[in-house]
This record gives sequence, structure tokens and C-alpha cells, in this order.
Amino acid sequence: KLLILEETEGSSQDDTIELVPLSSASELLDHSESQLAALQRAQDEFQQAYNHAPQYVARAPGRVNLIGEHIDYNGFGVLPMALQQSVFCAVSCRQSQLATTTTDTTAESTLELHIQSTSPQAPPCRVQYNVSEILDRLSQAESSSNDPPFLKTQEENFPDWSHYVLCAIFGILQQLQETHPTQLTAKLHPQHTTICFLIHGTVPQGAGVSSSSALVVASAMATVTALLSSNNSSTSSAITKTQMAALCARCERWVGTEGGGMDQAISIFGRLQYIQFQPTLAHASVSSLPLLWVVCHSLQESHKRVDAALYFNKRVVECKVACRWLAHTIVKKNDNDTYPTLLWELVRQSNLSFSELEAVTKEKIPETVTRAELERFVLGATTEEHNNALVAQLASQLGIARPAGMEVLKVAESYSVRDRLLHVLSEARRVQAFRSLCGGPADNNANNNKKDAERQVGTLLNQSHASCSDWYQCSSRQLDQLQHTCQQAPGALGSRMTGAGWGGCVVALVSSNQVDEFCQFVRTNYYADIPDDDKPTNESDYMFVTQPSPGSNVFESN
Ligand code: NG1
Ligand code: MG
Repeated sequence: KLLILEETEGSSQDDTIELVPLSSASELLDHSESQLAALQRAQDEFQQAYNHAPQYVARAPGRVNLIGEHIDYNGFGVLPMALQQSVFCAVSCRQSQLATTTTDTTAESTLELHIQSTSPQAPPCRVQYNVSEILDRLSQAESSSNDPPFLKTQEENFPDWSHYVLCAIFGILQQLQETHPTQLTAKLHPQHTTICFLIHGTVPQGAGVSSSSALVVASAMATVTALLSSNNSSTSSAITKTQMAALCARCERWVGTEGGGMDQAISIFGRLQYIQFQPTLAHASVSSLPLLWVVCHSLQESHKRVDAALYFNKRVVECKVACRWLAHTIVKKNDNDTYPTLLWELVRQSNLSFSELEAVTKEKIPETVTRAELERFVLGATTEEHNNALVAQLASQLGIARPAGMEVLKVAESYSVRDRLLHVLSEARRVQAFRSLCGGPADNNANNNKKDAERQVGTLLNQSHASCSDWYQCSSRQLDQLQHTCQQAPGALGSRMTGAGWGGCVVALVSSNQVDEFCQFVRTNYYADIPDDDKPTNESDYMFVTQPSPGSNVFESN
């Protein structure tokens, strides 16, 4: 059965974004030397790059998803944990009066953005906009269905990595235009505004631990603070964490992957949470088992974003197609009714349990559906021409609103539906089982035998991996091998790939008194075979025990 949170846990106070003095950084970062060094480095490199000190440094943690893979974009709850490893974004916002003295100065206002990173693979980016023009374009871009103009028109000017920063900046501008128009106008008109960003991160990239969303969240936090700050008012109440999580999820899609919002939400809320997306975004802390979580990178970079139409976004669309087939199978529909296009909604309406729906799927849903079958099924006819108008019609019927999804409909010859559905339904069921075993509000069974619960959680993890690998086909040879190694290791209760997959990390649940033996086993049985040149120098960059960490915040320079 679907589990629905009664309401967002925590008071509204918890929903405000923290602006904390740098002097409390040590405490906030759990006294982690590496994170404190990274915070310092962001400030130092900012000073070097721009010749003045930053006003603020925003921090956003990466995450490891414990269970609930590829189900957030289908509307189902997930269970991620915020990591200590974070992206730091140092920022300054400075104004100079425009030279002109005409009465209509607003049209002349300009916004200049400087974006730099400490990573040698990330070339700097510098761009200037006419404020009225860009705000106009952003308010016209229908918030969810259009990609913002800046990525399309000047794509060649922007290095790939900077899209994550730019999408956050534009997401914030769009939001403030709606919620804080007076402050925004006061800030940006009539003058020349320069915002400088310096990014420094410790989250491993392409590892499925969400360095991308940490970058988006840190940039968004930095931008909103820089734009709304003034000497006499605190920014903390300007925009809530919940608004911020939704905003960051939405604007990261502009970069091209149709993700569900788990990464941005956990980076903002922090620690270990059950995150619910439907009917509204909400979160509830989960008390973990007295065990440790070890993250091991396969050292194969995930290629989910390269060729997204064949990997990540293909899966998103397959779920939409599968939803349509399942709906057709179980929903009695009147002529004017439409089918639900979100699996969560379909499951809710069906009044069936996940297990019952899995049984229906096994029995009645075809393994694959061809392009022609999909057209016939959804539109009632197939056409010779697979043109844009047809794709748009198909997309609207399936609830696919954005260009990245339409791209899949244009190129795909067939869709795997039954197996994708079996993964999503069983994974959503496993999340609820996991949650009650951890003693969430669903089932506070204090008498539960601890050892037994631990074993059951381990089994859920292994099953989740098998489901990702076999049904969702988002694992890889290296990931399967690493997961297998982790499963054999002493102290291991269970393990699974984490994040979108096709490379990246495995997360393992390990008895706390056997972590050293566990790591030694993985070292000799997985990492020893990988040449030193292909490994980061520090082992802690690819194999580490997680520290559930606080969510994103903004440090204020003294
Ligand atoms: P990663 O692999 O961290 O980028 C992606 C999506 C999540 C979720 C997972 C799969 C984004 C930003 N993130 O995570 O929303 O769908 O895959 O569970 O698209
Ligand atoms: Mg990502």
C-alpha cells in the first residue's frame, strides 16, 4: 500500500534556509578537516580569481541513495542520505551605477555573470545580459515545459559544466520575479550588477552520488542570498527549503535529464530522510540501524547523461509507456476520462497493493512495445510518417511535457515495459518495507528482533540491486562485479548500486565492528585489479564510510 506522510515533519522554522556565520563552520561540518579545508579553499581561490573576498559561501552536500532507485520520477518515495562531501560556491554581488542618466534607465540595466571552478576540467564562463530582456524571456518560458533560452541560443559559449550553475541562476531569477518582484527590481535596476561565482567541490563526479545536484543547489543558494541580501535584512526567510528543493529539481531538468527531485531535496534537507513527492513534497527523518554504510566507487564513470535519450531519459519514457499499458489493463475508463500518466497516481487509484500489481504485470503486460504498437494503442492508428506533430500528440497523451522526453519518442524503435514496471513496483514496495524495518512511523515495532531486521534490510538491498540490474538494466559489468564482491565481504549485510547507474558507486550495509575487514576484502578483490593510474591517489576518494550530514546552508563572511 502507498504510504502517505500526514504532513511535512518539523516546524516551519526548519524550513528556512540557514545563514550561518563562518565562525560556526567547524561545528556545522561535524569538525571534518577535509570539508573545512574545502570551505577555506573556496574562499582563497575566490580572492585570487576576483581580487576581492566573497560575501557568502553556500554549501550543498552530495548524497547516497540507500534504496528507491529510478522511482522518484514515477512519484514514489525514496530513502537517500546526505553525505559529508559537498560542493562549495563562493559568491559576491556588486553594483555600479550606470553612466546614463535618462529617465528610462531600467531598459539599460545589465547583469554580468562570472563563473569559475577549481577543477582543471572546468573552463571559466563569463556572460552579460540585459536585465529586462532576460527577465522577460524567463517569465515567458512556461515554467516547466520550455527549456530556458540561455542554453539554446548561446550554447557554444558555455562550457558544459557551467550549465548546472546557469540553470540555478535562472531558476532563482524566475522564482524571485514571481515571489519577490519588488526586491528583485530594487536590486537589479537601474545599474550594472556583477555576480562572481567560484566553485570548489569534494563530491566525486560521475559516481552516482549527485555531484550535479549539489552544484545546482549550492549555486541556487548562493544566487538567492546574493540577490536578496542587504545590510539590514536577513535573507533566511525569503524562500523556504521546500520551495528551493522543487525549484532546483525543476531547473536541473533544463540541463537535459528528466530526474525526479530526490537529489536536490536530500541535499537541501540533509541527513537520512524518507522523501515523498506525491501528493506534495515532504520529508521525514529515518532513524538508521546501528550499522554503517560504505560507499565504493566502481571507478567507471556513469554515462547516463551522454546519450540520455538511450539511457536515463529512455527509462523515464519507458515508465510512461508502461503506465499507459498498466492503466489500460486495470482502469475502467469512461469515454471522457483520461488515464493517469504518473505511476504513483495509477497505483493510488487502483486500490491494489504493489504485490498485486506486480502479479498483474507479470501476467498481462507485454515485454516490449514497438513504436507502431504504441502509436496504434495511444492514437488509434499508425502513420507512415513519424513527424513532429505525431510525436507531440503522443507526448501529450503520455504526459511527457518536455523536449528531452520528446527526443526519446522521436528516436526509439521499441520500449521495454514489463520489466521496467516490475522494477518500479517492487522497488517502491521495498522502500516501504525498508522504512518500517528502520522504525519509521509506519511500523514502530520495538520488539522486532534487531538482528532479524538487519538481515531483512540487507536482503532488500540485494534484491534492489538485482532488480536494477536485471529488470531496469541500469547496472554495468563493473558495478555487478563490485556489488558481488561487497556481498561476499565479511560484515556485509547487503549492497546495491546507487544513483542512476551505468557506472558509479555501490553502497553496502556493514556491521560496525567489521568495517576494516570489509574494506580490506573489497581492496584485494576489486581494487587490486585496477591499475594505479586509473585510481585517485587517496583511497578515501573512492571507498569511504558515510557520515549522514546536515543539509545545505549558506555561510556569511564576517
Ligand atoms: P544521479 O545519478 O545522482 O544523477 C538520477 C536523478 C534522480 C534519480 C536517480 C535514479 C537527476 C538530477 N537525478 O540521479 O532524480 O532519478 O537518477 O534513482 O536527474
Ligand atoms: Mg546527477
